[in-house]
Amino acid sequence: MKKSKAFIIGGSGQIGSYIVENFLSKGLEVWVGIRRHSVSETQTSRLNHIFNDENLKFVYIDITDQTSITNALNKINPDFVVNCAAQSHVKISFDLPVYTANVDGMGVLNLLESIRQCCPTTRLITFSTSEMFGNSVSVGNFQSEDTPMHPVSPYGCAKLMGYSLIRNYRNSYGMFASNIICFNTESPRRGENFVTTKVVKGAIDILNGKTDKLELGNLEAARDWQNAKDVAEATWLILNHDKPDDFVIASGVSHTIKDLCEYVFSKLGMSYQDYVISTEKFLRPEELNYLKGDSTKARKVLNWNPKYNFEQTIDEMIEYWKTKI
Ligand code: G4F
Repeated sequence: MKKSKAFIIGGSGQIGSYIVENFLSKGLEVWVGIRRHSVSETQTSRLNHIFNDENLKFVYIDITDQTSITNALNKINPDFVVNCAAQSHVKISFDLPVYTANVDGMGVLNLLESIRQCCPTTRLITFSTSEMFGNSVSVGNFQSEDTPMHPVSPYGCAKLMGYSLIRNYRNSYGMFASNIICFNTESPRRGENFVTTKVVKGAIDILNGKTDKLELGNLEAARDWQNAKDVAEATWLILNHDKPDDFVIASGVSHTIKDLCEYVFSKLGMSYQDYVISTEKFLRPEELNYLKGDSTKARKVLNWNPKYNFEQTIDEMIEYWKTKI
């Protein structure tokens, strides 16, 4: 029987790499779209352990270069396209607002137009984000699919453009185009300039005597942190649902950055108050204060059941970084 083919744009990133593994384990042929950068040795570092899998293939693309997307789609003719390509750092989006808009907003438009022309029946999911909500919450203090979206960063604004285009193309052209409204997603593969990895790695450095302080920004903000492996499974379920739709994917539990520090430092036998300081350098011009996702729809409609909680995810990160530094 012919294998189904998936094209994962941004498949060498944190979430993308778990999606690649998940889809390979389901028997798909998986194409990873990678963007050229100058340090080629690290380009596929999150996939090195599965590099020799005969069902794993690579193609150079850039979501801002529509010709590259069209060429890749014509070459692969995928059944599924997953778009996790993004400039995904919220604070950096204040420094690179136009680049962020080109990748996270215009990039989705390039992809939709290319799919519409090359393979209109292909199923597409794009990574939208809880950053689109900004500081709005629904009654009950959570964010769901119906919560108004008022983003507070260039990143959130660009993502809202992508999210809206997915809905518009779905309604206008009958395309199978879905949004995963993804809350903060963590794992040992999380980049080092996101707060979870920064705290875990910083605390281990302190334990090992490499430094004696950890500088962070806002300690009061609260986030709903979930595990990348749960997000990868949700991606598959959304793509295989009987109709395209938008789904919040979140743990439903919210912790502050202080809670995160408290948990990590005490796991390592230390008190965070002795080492963590808040400095202006890491504050954002406008902050999103509180996230807690309500994923009732995904749990009911898709039967999605996350397997990891906050503590298990952070423990996994601590164990990984202990062996790395
Ligand atoms: O880890 P963060 O940088 O993640 P943030 O900004 O919430 O964005 C992440 O989640 C979004 C989903 O909600 C994704 F769409 C996005 O791509 C990304 O994956 O920061 C989390 C919180 C913020 O409130 C930030 O102000 O931690 C606070 N924080 C405090 N000190 C810090 C630091 N964040 C970072 N990166 N570095 C700090 O030193």
